[in-house]
Amino acid sequence: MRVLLIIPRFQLPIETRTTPQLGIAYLAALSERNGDEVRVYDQDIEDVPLEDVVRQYQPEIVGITSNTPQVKQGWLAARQVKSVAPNTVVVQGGPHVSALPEEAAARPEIDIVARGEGEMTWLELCNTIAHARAGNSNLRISDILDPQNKILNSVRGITYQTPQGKIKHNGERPAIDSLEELPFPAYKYFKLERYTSLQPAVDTVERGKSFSMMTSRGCPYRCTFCSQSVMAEKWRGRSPESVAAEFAHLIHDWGAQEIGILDDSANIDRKRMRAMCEKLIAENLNTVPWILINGIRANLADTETLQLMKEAGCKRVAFGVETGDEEILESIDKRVTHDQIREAFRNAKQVKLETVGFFIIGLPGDTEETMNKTIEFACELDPVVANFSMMTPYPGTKVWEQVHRNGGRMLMKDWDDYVFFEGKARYELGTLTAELQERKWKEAYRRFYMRPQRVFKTLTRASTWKHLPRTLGMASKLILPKMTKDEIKPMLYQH
Ligand code: B12
Ligand code: SF4
Repeated sequence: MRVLLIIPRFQLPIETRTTPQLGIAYLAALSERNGDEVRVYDQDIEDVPLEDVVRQYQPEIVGITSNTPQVKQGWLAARQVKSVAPNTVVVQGGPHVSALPEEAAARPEIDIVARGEGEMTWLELCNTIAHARAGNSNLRISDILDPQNKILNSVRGITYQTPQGKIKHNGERPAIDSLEELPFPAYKYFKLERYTSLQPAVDTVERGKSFSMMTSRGCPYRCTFCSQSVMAEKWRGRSPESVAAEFAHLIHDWGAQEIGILDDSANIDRKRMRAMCEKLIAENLNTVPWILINGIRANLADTETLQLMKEAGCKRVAFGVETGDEEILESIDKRVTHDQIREAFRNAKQVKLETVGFFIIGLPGDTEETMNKTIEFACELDPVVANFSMMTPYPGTKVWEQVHRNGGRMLMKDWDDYVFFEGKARYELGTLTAELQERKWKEAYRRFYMRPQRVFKTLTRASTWKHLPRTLGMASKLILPKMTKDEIKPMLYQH
C-alpha cells in the first residue's frame, strides 16, 4: 500500500520546531514494517507543493497529524490531497482531534479520525482498507464508511461520519502495553538536513543531528490545564535495554549529537530511570548529551537519581512548577508541594544539572497577588531558564470545562490562536481579565530576567560567553517568540 504521512504547518516560526515529529516517525516505522511504501511530507520544510507530491505518488491512504493550532492547516492539507486524489482515504490523528473527534469527522475532507495513541489504529486501518480494496479496486470511500458493509466495524479508536450523516465512534483503543514491540521511529523518511534542534543541549549542532525520543509514555496524573488527559493515563516505561538500543541507533546510525527526551513524566519509576542511566554508562552511550524537554516529577527528583542521570549524559532537567500559590497548586491537581519543588531544584543544582522551570500566568483563580507569588517563587528557585506561559485552555482539559461552565470568555477566535508563546491572554474568567494577565506576563519576564544579581551573574559567568550560541538558542526557543502570529499568518495561508 502507498502511504503518505503529513505534518501540517506549525503556526510558529520554523526555527521553533526543528526536529522530525515523533508521532509521524513512529507511524512511518510501523507502515514500513508492514511492508507498505512510505513517504513523509512535512509542510514546514518541503518546497514541492503537496498537490504535486500527491499527483505523482498517488497515495492510497493519507495520515495527517494535528495539535490544536495545527488543525486548520491539517484540514487545508486534506483539501489539497482531495483536490487531486478524491478517492484517497484521509485519516487525521493527534491531540486535537483526540479531544474533539466529532468536529474533524464531520468535515468533508476528513474521512476518519484516529483517537489517542495511534500506531495500532493506523496499522489496522491501512490493512483493513488495503484488504477491502484488494477485493474491489473501485470501492468508494462512502462504501468503506458505510456501517452496513462492516468494513471498519472492528477497528478500534476511530470516529467517522457515515454516508447517512451519523457520527460513529468505534470502541476505545487500549494503550500499547509493551512499547518494546514498536520499531524505532523511522527517520529515513525525513529530510534530516533541513532540521536543526528542538532545544539546544550543546553549543552547536549540525543540521539533522539533533533527535528526540520517548523512553516512556503516558501520565498517571491529570493536571487540570494539561492536554495529556486526552491520551493514555497508564504510564508505560521502556526497558533500559530498549532505551540504550535506541540511543545506540541514534548515535551510531544517525550521528546524533544531542537527544531530547519527550516523556511526559520520565521519572515516575525511579528504579527504571536509574537502571536506564546505568545501562547508558555501561554501554558508553553517555558521551552524547541529552535533556528532558518536559517537566519531570519534582516529588521524585532525589539526588541519587539526578546524579546518575548527570553521569549518564543528562545536561538539563525541567520541572513544571506552574504557580507560586499553595491553594492554586492544590486546585490544579499537580499533586506536588512547594517544598518538594524547592528540594528538587536544590538537588538538581547540587549535582550540577541545568534547570528549567515552567510557570503559568493566568490559571483559574489567579489574582494580582497570586501571580506575584508565582513570579517571586520563580526568582527564589532561580532556574537557568524560567518559561512563563499564558494559560491557554485546550479542549479536553478540566480548565477548558471550568472556563465554559463558569461563564468565562475565550478570547481566541479560532484554533490557530491556541498557542501560548505570545504574551496574549487567551481567556477571561471573573476578575481574571486579559489586561491583568498580559501585564503580569510581561512583569514576570522583566522581574525574573532583569534582577540585578541575575544580570550580573549571567554577564560574568564564563559559560554565558563560552556557550553563547546555546544561550541564545535557548532564549529564542524557550523564552522569546521570534515573530508575532500576525507576522506569520500571511505566510501560512498562501495556498
Ligand atoms: C515535542 C513537543 C512539541 C515540540 C514539537 C516538536 C516537533 N518536532 O514536533 C514544540 C516544542 C515545537 C511544541 C510546540 C507546541 N506544543 Co507541543 N508537545 C510536544 C510533546 C512534548 C511531544 C510531541 C510528541 O512527539 N509526542 C510523541 C508522539 C509519539 O505522540 P503524538 O505526536 O501525540 O502522536 C501519537 C498520537 O497522537 C497519534 N497520532 C498523531 N498523529 C497522528 C496521525 C494519524 C494519521 C494517526 C492514525 C495517529 C496520529 O499517534 C501517535 C503515536 O502514538 C507533546 C506532549 C506529548 N506527550 O505528546 C506536546 C504537545 C503535543 N504540545 C502541545 C502544545 C499545546 C504545543 C503548543 C501549542 C504550545 C505553545 N507554545 O503554544 C506548540 C504548538 C504550536 C503549533 N503551532 O503547533 C500540547 C497539544 C495540545 C493540543 N490540544 O493540541 C501537547 C500534547 C502538550 C500537553 N500535554 O499539553 N511541542
Ligand atoms: S502537566 Fe505533566 S504531570 Fe501533569 S498531567 Fe501533564 S504530563 Fe502529567
